[in-house]
Amino acid sequence: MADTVFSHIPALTFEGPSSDNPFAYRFYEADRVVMGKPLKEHLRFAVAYWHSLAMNGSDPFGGPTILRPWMAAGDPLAQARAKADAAFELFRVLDLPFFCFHDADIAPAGETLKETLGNLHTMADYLAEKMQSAKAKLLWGTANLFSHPRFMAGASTNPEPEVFAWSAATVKHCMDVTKQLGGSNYVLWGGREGYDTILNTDMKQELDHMGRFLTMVVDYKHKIGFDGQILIEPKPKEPTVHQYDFDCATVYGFLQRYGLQNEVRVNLEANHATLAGHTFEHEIATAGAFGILGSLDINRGDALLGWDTDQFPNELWTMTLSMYHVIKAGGLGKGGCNFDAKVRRQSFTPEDMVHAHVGGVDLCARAFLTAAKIIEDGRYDALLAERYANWQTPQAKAMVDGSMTLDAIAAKAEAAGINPQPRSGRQEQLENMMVRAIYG
Ligand code: XUL
Ligand code: CO
Repeated sequence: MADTVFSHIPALTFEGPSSDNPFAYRFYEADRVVMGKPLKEHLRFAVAYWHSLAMNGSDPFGGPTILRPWMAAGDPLAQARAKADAAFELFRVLDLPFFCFHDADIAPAGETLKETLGNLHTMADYLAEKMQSAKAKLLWGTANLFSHPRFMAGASTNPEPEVFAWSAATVKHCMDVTKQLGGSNYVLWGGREGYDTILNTDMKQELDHMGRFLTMVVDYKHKIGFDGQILIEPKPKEPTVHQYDFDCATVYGFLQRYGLQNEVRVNLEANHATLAGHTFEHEIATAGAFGILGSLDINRGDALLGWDTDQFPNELWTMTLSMYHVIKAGGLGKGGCNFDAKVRRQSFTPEDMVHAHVGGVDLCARAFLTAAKIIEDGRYDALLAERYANWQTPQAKAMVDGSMTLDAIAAKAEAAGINPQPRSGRQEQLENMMVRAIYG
């Protein structure tokens, strides 16, 4: 096997919080048992093929800065194999249990649909072979239905039926490949499912097509016996001005409209949450409330830039609250924490890639450990429960259990001469409590 640029880096190990070694985990002790199971099973970290292996550092103002040997290793299929070799070397170094990919990350496009799908299967077989001797498993597969010019007006929402058909064929084969590789989930991010101007858009028709497409995806999942989850990844904008899968709440409404709320869950991404004007913890708590939390794309935006910068995370506050709500939602189940994050274009060394993941992994692990401690400690949850304690009385419950009507409540309230008194929301007290739990 050719040098994969990661080959010289030894596999990372856990050295504990006092370690100064930048090539070691300080908080991610994979086998440490927390709340009944090992940390690695709670968090299920995944490396994203696209950002870590395929991204070359180009931006709208300049060309590639991250030039890897596999990007110029012979014909396109030879490049794809060299990239896969490097990918599995990176997985070895990071010692994380999962990875994720788009079809376009692992296999080159061909001249025709048939050739493109053929390349996908050739490379899936190559990955299957590599997975036999590697630890890394597939967290999820997905299709890139947004980069090629044919998708400029969307995939399932495209005004052109042939693009809908191309997308259906691509997703069918990506689902086959995800099943073949033992994937735990199949993700649909609506890359360009939205619009730039209402002037050229029939929104109802586009939404109906998107709903039908997703219904067929769910039907196909059952047809082939794929036992993974189908996940939608919300994002409010970018690349289009208005993305249909705006946020978790919008996606839930969409799923309900097309009768898919029990079949499809969400893959929530931190930077997408902030683009929607939410926090990551808000999106996770929303998914928890609806019972549709599926998986997480871990990253962060830049408050000063305001677009999808996909940086590796480093904010303990938001990540701890996020992990708290993950635990409250019942955990990630078949989902996991996928690093949908990329190094900056000046960070072109293989070591930069390792530092980025070490930081992200340790941040999430530390956040999870703190969230578990907050829950085990119980004082925060007790304060929260106290706020709603008056709802425990039979009279209060009767107002919301369906047994009373609006006019019955009105009559009772008037007769009792009720006079509600304000109570403190205790925000600062709760904030102090969290600061102490998170930062000591
Ligand atoms: C784009 C994004 C994607 C999806 C998968 O913003 O997050 O990488 O996660 O298509
Ligand atoms: Co993502």
